[in-house]
Amino acid sequence: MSGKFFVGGNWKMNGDKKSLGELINTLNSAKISGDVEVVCGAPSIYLDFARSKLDAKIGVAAQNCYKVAKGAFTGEISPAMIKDCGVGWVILGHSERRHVFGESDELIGQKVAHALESGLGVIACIGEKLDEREAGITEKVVFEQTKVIADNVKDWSKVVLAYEPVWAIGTGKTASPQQAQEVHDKLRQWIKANVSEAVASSVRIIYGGSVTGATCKELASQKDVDGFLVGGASLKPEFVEIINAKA
Ligand code: G2H
Repeated sequence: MSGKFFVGGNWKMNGDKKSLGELINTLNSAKISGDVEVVCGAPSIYLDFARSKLDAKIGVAAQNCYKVAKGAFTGEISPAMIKDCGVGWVILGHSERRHVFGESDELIGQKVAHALESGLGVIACIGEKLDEREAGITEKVVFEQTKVIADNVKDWSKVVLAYEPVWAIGTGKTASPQQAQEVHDKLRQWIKANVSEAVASSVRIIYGGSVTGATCKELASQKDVDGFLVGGASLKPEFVEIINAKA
């Protein structure tokens, strides 16, 4: 266990002001353990709304940003704009960005560098696809993705690494606690060998992929699982149970 337990919600492209407002009211009135850092990833058009409605003890994240500060990039948002909304985090490299929108490791690395330089915290996502796991190359894939991220990080205190096996995302197929622990442990060893021992012991490695109230406690009890990135269940009151998985 490294640092404070970290639970991110990833609302993806879901909700409207009514439903998100109700969710926010539930979160604001929930009893949340002081030992957990909570951050909600809102659609960009609702960042301002989420930040103004959520209690200050709950952070907000954008779900993406571009690699430069401003310019002729129709449809994109910059870290500066995210910060201007009072938002402190951004999710980068999510598998949907990689595989639905075709983002390359190189682009994700550039985004990570620019977001960190701009003062945002980064939830950097990595994870193998089912065919890669079946081919026995999970480690190779996640190490390569992590290397591109690591090459673009100067200050690791602002980075949370999210391991999200693509085959477990939105499928209802959670990785077993043992599968998650095994990859998290390997990732920590990679960071120790390729970044530093200090970073390996302090960086939070969180798990994402169909986490629910029913699966969160056993996953959270694994030595190298330092939190979660939660999609579907983060839109439900059940998210509070996941936030308090360690309590
Ligand atoms: C993985 C996760 C949140 P879900 O994408 O990032 O989503 O919990 O719905 O699998």
